[in-house]
Amino acid sequence: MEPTSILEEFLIKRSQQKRRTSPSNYKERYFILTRSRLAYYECRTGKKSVMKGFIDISKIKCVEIVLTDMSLPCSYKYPFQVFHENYYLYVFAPSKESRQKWVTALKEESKNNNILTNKYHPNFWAEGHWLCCAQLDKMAMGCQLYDPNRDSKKPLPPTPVLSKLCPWCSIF
Ligand code: 4IP
Ligand code: ZN
Repeated sequence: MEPTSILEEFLIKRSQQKRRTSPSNYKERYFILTRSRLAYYECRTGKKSVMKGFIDISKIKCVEIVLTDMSLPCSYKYPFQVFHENYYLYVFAPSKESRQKWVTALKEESKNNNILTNKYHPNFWAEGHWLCCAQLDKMAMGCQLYDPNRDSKKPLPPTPVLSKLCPWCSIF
């Protein structure tokens, strides 16, 4: 019997760039969240949908909206992130309400994981640095406290001093 789905929707994802040579691209995928995993499928009319990947809920370290002023190269403009193992999955929802539903449901399912991170990055990893804090290591410790119970509709606490670093020269 198929596990019951909690949420399903077409969303856009950025490639996770798991390898040094991975391209950075954006694809529309059909996402299905169940109690055990977040899976995404390629759906083409007249063809059987193919599962392209999944994330075990037990491996999630953080789920949060992405706050950015970066111009987004895809049609869905409401990003959120799923940090798992050593990877960041960026997903783009078509509306604030849709993003809110996904972030709330994913947080609910993962909130008791004992591998949750204490801190996360509120902005994107892009072109070799973190847009929030200018750190150059993708695996660098986050710059904002992560609260798995935080309601994403509420504003974030003030950003730390680190975010005032110049992204190019790392000087205040
Ligand atoms: C692929 O690009 C797709 O974007 C994959 O996404 C993505 O896998 C790959 O990233 C990336 O190389 P091409 O289709 O041009 O090969 P999808 O699986 O949704 O098709 P992720 O890991 O994001 O699922 P890498 O880093 O896994 O190679
Ligand atoms: Zn950061």
